[in-house]
Amino acid sequence: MSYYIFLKRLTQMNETSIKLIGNPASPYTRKMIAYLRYKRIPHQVIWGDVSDVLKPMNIDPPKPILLPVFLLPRNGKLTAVTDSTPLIEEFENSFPDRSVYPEDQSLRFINYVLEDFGDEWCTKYMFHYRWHFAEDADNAGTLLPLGIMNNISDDELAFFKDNFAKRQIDRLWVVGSNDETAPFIDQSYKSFLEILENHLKIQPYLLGSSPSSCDFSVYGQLTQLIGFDPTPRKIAHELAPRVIGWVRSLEDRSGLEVKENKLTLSDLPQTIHDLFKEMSTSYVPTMIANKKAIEEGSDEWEIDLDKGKWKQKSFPYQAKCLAWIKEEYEKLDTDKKDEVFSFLQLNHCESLVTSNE
Ligand SMILES: N[C@@H](CCC(=O)N[C@@H](CS)C(=O)NCC(=O)O)C(=O)O
Repeated sequence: MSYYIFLKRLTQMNETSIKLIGNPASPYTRKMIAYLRYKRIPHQVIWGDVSDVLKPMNIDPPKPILLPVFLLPRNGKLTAVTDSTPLIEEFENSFPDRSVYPEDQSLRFINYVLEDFGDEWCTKYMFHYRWHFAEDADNAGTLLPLGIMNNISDDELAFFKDNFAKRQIDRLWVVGSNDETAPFIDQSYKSFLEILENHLKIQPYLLGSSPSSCDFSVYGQLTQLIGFDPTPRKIAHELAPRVIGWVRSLEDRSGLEVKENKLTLSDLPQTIHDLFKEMSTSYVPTMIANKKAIEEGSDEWEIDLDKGKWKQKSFPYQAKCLAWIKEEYEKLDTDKKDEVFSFLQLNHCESLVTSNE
């Protein structure tokens, strides 16, 4: 669908631009706002509770309700939809200018994996630091409701704070954050920051001279880690000043004039190899163990990682993510498949595409 048809469909529903509902403390909301700004796609952000916003509009909430929620035309009706990665793909098809997908096919696959790593692994840093330590949980409990509405009474704030914080703390084990995994998550976050800091010394974005969708996914999580939650913010200020500068500026890159990005897989700097090596000790084995648990029908799973034990609840969505990675790989031409496989193998990540065999 072209830009023209997309906007025409919105106009037919009396909408002049894309609406999304979110919270400033939601990493995926921040991912999508920064993406829309970079793309110069007209949009309106609604900070609010999804059900409260949708009710007067007579629009059914999506199931499950995840942030952000977009209001987009579906079968002639304005419909509430979620899930940032496929939505970016839909927008890229309609708004091809300032593409966030690398031109080189192999690199496009690497971008796909890195976008998923940002969404599915870096979010563990975010959720862990937000609710594991008392200082962070107290900060988030207060600021989350205030991000939607600042003029609530102190009593209402205390009510939301207790309820929301309790609910999220109870869910920590869902993402694998507990006393046993806390040191592992902490070490992984620090090593991720160090690698990104080194990378940003030599390139402005993860895959070259302009942002790719993976930049926005990593950025989304980092908006919280360096800008909202006290513990990871302290760590980032000690270890990674460039990462902080990068996150602040990626918030609005609408003014960046994009030069042609002719990077190919073989041009990738050592730092991206280092990042994949780090992923091979965390993101890759956990995604695979999760998928296996789902296939076996287990509710939870446990594995030994190089630097400690990992235990979490089985998460069907992440099994789907791994299947999508494999699908993206299968779409590649044979020579590109070989090139990508060698890259993954060199960095001990080949099981991402062989785990189904
Ligand atoms: N895969 C989704 C994930 C979105 C997501 O998990 N959003 C979080 C907030 S940042 C959420 O709504 N979680 C549900 C909850 O906390 O109840 C995406 O990429 O948009």
